[in-house]
Amino acid sequence: MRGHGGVHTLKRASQLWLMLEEVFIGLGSNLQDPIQQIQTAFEELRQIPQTDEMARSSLYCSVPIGPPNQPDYINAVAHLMTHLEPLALLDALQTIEAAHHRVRFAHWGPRTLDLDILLFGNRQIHSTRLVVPHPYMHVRSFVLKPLSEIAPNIEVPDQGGVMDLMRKIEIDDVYKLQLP
Ligand code: A4P
Ligand code: MG
Repeated sequence: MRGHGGVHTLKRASQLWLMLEEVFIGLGSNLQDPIQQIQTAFEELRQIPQTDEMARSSLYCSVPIGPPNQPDYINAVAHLMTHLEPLALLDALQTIEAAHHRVRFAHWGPRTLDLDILLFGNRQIHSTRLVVPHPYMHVRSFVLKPLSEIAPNIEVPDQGGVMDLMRKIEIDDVYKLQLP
């Protein structure tokens, strides 16, 4: 019997190992000290259970897409490895957003913190709560520029490589912040 528990633990460990997925998260903020919001959010992403941070991009300043007359955004991308399932990861991201007192004023409107799952391994997900790859990531310079900095060889399923995607869009509306 003693050995049985060991086998069980080993099986569970190997299942967890199999579920390890490479994930990219887009971070965005344009209210209430956006640089600080993003830096804090990076630290909070590190605290998500069963998840490790592999890399984080520089911070980028970008022209807002959506309703006019909103402040410029700070955007960045984080590269994580996670054992969580997609919806559990989304729950964790929404908890972090809530902690930043995020209030949804308007669709694509200003926000203290927006955390989007850009890529979840090679998975393609179309559920009520979650669409992955993020439906606009392949045409957004504020996503592709930071993503290309930390994962220049990454492929967006059905869209192509990040470097090729960048060549197809205007990218001069996004610039890397030179922080001390
Ligand atoms: N949801 C579905 N798919 C995902 C996903 N892949 N990751 C659902 C995260 N959430 C996902 O999100 C609404 C719902 O989307 C969530 O409850 C989740 O179940 P939201 O962030 O509350 O709503 P939203 O702002 O109305 O829309 P959305 O789709 O998040 O907007 P985007 O596409 O994120 O765009 N301009 C610049 N320069 N930089 C920006 O970062 N961001 C936006 C927001 C607009 N303009 C911007 C920027
Ligand atoms: Mg969002």
